[in-house]
Amino acid sequence: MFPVTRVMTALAIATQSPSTASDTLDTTILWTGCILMLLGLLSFGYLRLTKATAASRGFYDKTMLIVATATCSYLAMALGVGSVHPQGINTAADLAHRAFIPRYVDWAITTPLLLLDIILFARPLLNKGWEWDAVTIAGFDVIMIVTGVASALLAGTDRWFFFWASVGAYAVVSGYVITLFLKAKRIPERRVADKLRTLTGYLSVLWLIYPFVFALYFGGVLDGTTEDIFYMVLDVLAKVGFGFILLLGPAVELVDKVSSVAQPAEENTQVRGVKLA
Ligand code: RET
Repeated sequence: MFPVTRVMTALAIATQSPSTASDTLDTTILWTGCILMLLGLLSFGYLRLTKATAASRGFYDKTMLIVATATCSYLAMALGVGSVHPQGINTAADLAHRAFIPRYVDWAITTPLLLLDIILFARPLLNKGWEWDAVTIAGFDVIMIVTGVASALLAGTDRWFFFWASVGAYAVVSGYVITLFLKAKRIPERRVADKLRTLTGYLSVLWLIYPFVFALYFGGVLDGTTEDIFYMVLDVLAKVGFGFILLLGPAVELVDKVSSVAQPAEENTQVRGVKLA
């Protein structure tokens, strides 16, 4: 359709139905997300002031950064910023078929930070060179979100190529987190070991639901309001819920004192063909 005609159609649709019941409900869901993230931010700020030590304060700061980012993203979505209609707006039904850009910007910033929280908490388990593991896992995580954006912005069958690319990157990230879950019991300090198992188990289950919500929404099974509810509840659990699990109790203050249990067998101390002194 000629662009001007398309814009006119969009305007006509928008003025015919300025505010439907589901618009109002969508906006309420997004405002609820914004308020819950803000309450998370205030709670973590309070915990930081009352509990953090010099060694543990990085966990509090990162967790606060995560919910601060989400507060801004939900505020932007509630105010209608960055809502994109990948199929264009030709009919009233197309209005509901949209992707929120702030959601993906938020995920691109916060999911690597959530993984970093876990990786730093798992330090006693990690071998030399763990910093590169962290960079690699964060990199795959960013690929997962960026290919997710491409998938959301494409229409038709092209969308599903990027969907599967995103699922591939997700499999790498998730595989790493599950490895930490399986190794956690090696940590001698039980409170740290238990907390790491809870965090990695919780994250693995929650993150698995996201691609299903995405596929069901873009596959036409879920409507926009149901998608918004799912993402809002998941985001609050994955950020605020995760933050409380991480920061409540003594584990985050203890992790720094636990001696390393990295397995010598897993450390590559030999340099091929070079005799070390
Ligand atoms: C997308 C696109 C489709 C394929 C996959 C996805 C994975 C998304 C995930 C998001 C996690 C978000 C979190 C947010 C916290 O607030 C991008 C939906 C695999 C795992 C934890």
